Amino acid sequence: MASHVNIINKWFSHLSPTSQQLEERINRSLDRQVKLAVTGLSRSGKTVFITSLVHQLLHGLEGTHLPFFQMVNSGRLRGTKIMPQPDMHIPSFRYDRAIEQLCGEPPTWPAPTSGISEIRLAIRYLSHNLLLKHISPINTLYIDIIDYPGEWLLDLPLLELTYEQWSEQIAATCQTEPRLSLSAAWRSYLNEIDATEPVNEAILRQASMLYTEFLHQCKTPQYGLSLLQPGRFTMPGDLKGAPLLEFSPWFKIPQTGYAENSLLAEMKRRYESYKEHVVRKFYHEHFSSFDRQIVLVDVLRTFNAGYAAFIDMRDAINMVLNSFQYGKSGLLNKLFGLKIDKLLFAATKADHVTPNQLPHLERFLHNMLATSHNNVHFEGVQTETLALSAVKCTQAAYATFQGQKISCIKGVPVDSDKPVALFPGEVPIEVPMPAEWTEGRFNFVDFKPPRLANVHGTGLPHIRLDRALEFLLGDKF
Ligand SMILES: Nc1nc2c(ncn2[C@@H]2O[C@H](COP(=O)(O)OP(=O)(O)O)[C@@H](O)[C@H]2O)c(=O)[nH]1
Ligand SMILES: [Mg+2]
Repeated sequence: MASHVNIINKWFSHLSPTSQQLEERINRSLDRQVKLAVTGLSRSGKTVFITSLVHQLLHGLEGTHLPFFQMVNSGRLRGTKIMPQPDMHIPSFRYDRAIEQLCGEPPTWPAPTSGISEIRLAIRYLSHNLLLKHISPINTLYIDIIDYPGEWLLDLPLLELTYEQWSEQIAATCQTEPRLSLSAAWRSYLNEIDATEPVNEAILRQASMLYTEFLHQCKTPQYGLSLLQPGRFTMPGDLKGAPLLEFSPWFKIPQTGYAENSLLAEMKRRYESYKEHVVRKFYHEHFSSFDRQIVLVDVLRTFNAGYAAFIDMRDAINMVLNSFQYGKSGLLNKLFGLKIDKLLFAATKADHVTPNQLPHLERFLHNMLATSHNNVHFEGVQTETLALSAVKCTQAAYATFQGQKISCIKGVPVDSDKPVALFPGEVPIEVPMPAEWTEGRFNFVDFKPPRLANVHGTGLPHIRLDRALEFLLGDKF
């Protein structure tokens, strides 16, 4: 076996580009490659998470900043390097840009990103597997980290819905607030149109534009809704402006009696084409190759937005979780043959709460997933929930209020230049009743990144990122 591995290694150094795929396969079969997918709705913290993760690993030799990540903590790490990514057709994750912004003077959050991107790390480590240790004491694990919008995951259920069924579902969600009011302009436009008339591009475009605007409104922090379909309407990636994204659900679709050249028939064709060329393609090209998955959830922002936003987030997350249903019954598995065997749900920005509230945040996320969680576990995917902060922007502090010492956090709010100490509120463990979501009950503030210019010797300050790493990758070393 020793010579076997050496021969393969020597052979790698002479590889022609076309042999790269073969190398990929050999790496995989030797368990030296892992695809880690990072997702979450926009602004949930994917870019910051990946940037911090890469930084922690690049600086893994220098500090004690990852106590719960065994491979690093036990001193087995020999070095980490960013390597050319294997998938040439996927845009690169711009770690260089993001870290420059975060560690700039003054530090700023990385610019928002959209679409999919990828970065490859090569991690050299000392094996603790007795057999491998003998063969080749220093091993390399290639980690491909893929960042993709969580919005795209919400499209999976469309594969099982006809245009009529999907339209009906959307219509039902527009019967209650806030969607009822937010969809008013789009609905009243549809009311004026006879969709059985021959197709008219201008009408089609206007209907889809109004529908897309409605989705964007739902997404604003004020409403904070998550369950918005189709996912590409708000996160188009490279499909911006494509006719494939120009359709809209319709109300009161007649069962029969509309012609092939009618507006309705065209809407239906585009919907089907979206399913085929966007949804299926994404799962087929990318999703089916993922080994590990982390889903980032900005629970605190949803608290700020209120009860409706919370319910919507819960439904969206459970929808995502359902797509991971493994086993015979899982839709994804049936269609694409999934490999994901570890799935982590993480509540991000845990530095927005006081340290004593961290277990509450974790518990809350766990409870929200409880039902589906058990199913997934049952079907063979190891699932975990965690609260983390990829870049810790606050410090724990204490203040005295009416003679009592209370726990606070101290940081610089995004819209200020001065640090403040504040008590952001308690995180409930169970979902509060609708009447308990009183105006202003939750007010979790966004913070500026801390000054990081001098962190070169160690990883960025974080909360529990090492636990996430241990769960997602620990067994690979
Ligand atoms: N305090 C704090 N804020 C964060 C953290 N991660 C992300 N953020 C905030 O969330 C915003 C969105 O993060 P980003 O990674 O760009 O989200 P993405 O759209 O999912 O890639 C950032 O600009 C920050 O304001 C974190 O660990 N702590
Ligand atoms: Mg991003």
